[in-house]
Amino acid sequence: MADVEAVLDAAGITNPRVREYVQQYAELTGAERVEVVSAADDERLIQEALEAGELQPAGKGRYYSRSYHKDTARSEERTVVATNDPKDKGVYNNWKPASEMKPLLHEKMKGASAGKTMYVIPYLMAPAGNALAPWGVGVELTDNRPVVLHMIRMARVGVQYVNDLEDPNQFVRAVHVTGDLPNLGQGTDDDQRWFVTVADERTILHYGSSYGGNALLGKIAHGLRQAAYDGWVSKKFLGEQYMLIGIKDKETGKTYHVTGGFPSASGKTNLAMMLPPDALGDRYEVYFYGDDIAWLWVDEKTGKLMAMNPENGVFGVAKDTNETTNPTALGSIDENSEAIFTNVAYNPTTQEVWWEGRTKNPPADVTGWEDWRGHLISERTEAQKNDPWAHPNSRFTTTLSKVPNIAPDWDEAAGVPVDAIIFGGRTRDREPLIRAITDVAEGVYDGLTLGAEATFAAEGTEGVLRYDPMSNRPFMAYGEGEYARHYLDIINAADEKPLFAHVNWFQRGEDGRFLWPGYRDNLRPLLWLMQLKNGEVEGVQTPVGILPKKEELNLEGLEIDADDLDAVLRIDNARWQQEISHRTEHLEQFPNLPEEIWEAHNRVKAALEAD
Ligand code: GTP
Ligand code: SPV
Ligand code: MN
Repeated sequence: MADVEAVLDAAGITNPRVREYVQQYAELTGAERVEVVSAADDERLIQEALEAGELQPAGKGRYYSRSYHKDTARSEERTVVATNDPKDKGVYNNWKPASEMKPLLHEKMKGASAGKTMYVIPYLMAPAGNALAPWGVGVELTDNRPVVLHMIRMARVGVQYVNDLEDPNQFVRAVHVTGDLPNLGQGTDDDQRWFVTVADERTILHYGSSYGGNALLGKIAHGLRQAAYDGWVSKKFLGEQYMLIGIKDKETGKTYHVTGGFPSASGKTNLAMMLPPDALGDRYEVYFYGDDIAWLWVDEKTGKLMAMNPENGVFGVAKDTNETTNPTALGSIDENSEAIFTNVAYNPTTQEVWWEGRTKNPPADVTGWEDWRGHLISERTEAQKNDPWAHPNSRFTTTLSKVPNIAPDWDEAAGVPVDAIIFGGRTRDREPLIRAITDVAEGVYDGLTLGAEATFAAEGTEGVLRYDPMSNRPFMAYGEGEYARHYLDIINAADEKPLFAHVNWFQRGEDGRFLWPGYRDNLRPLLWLMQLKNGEVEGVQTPVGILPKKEELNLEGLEIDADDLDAVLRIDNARWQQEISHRTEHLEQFPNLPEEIWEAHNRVKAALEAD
């Protein structure tokens, strides 16, 4: 057993509550050693991970890792929000009593880190000094070194964040125990994994995975589930799966800030890293603030709706990232970026990495190349020939400071004022390129009825068409009716209301191809939205919002078939009326849904019927 007191002393952890917590879980998990880490330990831990074979070199200053092959995405089924109040049960939060889940998780964790090091990761999810920073403090305990390396990239990590807290108890206790991955029955009736946020005790207990949102507890479990719950209880903020960007018009000098949600693996990172289309590059610039999480609040002094990104890094989808779709992403994972690639294809001889869509075809000379599972491509059987080389949910991890279009003020305490909130997702039909919504209740209603295809970012959901309110379905922490109420209250408290919009980059033709080129060209509809906000364009009013007139969209340098363009700027009334009846059923699931939301629903329904 480790001498925890001595380790905490040496690391300078003075917060007595943190010390007790570390002691408690060191005992429970039976870890052999305890080590406190800060960002300055990265280089040493990287070396240790290389020596232990947990990482492999991927060229200069870049690394490659594989996760266990049954552990490659979030598991929604095994993820639970537990509290001591049954009234917190929602439709999507998979609520269970804290009194049941805590003992269960403690039982699973008991002795499960024997022989291992338990790393203590004090972190901050927020820019230092931000108004919401007190809700961003946490301490992750993990028995997994690659998880530490990811956390150092994704969060601000250091002892200073937990000492000298105004309330020494105001930190999230985030315990991660990996478990014996080959023997956890992933996906079977005997699944041993549990990913539990005990929200009203601000305690996160995750057992049975070392991947992404299951294991980097600052990110999804704290940054989204816990933050959503805290924001509601404190009545102070929203914690959302949103990107956050600045669009600068160099002619006027004005920067607009747009935040908003698309479900997992549906384009947030790509939008945040967007390089303007060449033809518009002289006039506009897009700044990255955040690509996965935004916390929104109303500034007490100015009355403005503000947003900030609590993260310190990017955990981005590799698939289809290339020079054309996302040159910025490639710039952020360049030589010496200290990026970590997970579950892409790897060539140990040349230290290269590759994923589907990196280049049109995989490397012609397959010598040495291994797929994401570590199997040699050269030894594939006929039946395996067409299997992807990289896992579809393979990812890159890099820090915000490495992102070429990072906003100059990304790390500042203030956050940025929000001009617009957008929702979107993978929707094959019905949803046009963009429709703007000026009424707050109709905007919130639109978010609550976001319907899209689920993706490979969660186990077993790819392609399923489902409602994903505000793109937060997998991160919902409390009842949806209360959530809608809280959302309305926050937005309505702002002096100036944001404009809302629904966007869709994923409409398809009958032959399955995307009708809109997407990626960099997604700036065009957003520029129109900002012009609408400024009263420079008027658009066409439809029952479901304002659509751009074709001539109002800046199409300079765009190559698109005229029929395709017409198709993405059109509303199919019959199809929408069909959708409305599904929405009625969807919303009826939620008790306590605010009357304003039903009124918005009924207004849209009536407008469609009258059209
Ligand atoms: P999470 O990190 O899982 O929350 O995902 P995300 O919403 O940040 O999604 P991301 O930007 O990583 O994109 C996911 C996938 O969608 C990638 O394979 C992208 O290449 C693809 N994608 C993103 N934007 C577009 C687009 O405008 N058009 C098309 N066709 N594909 C896109
Ligand atoms: C998502 O699934 O929405 C992600 C990746 O951002 S993970 O961290 O695995 O949740
Ligand atoms: Mn996400």
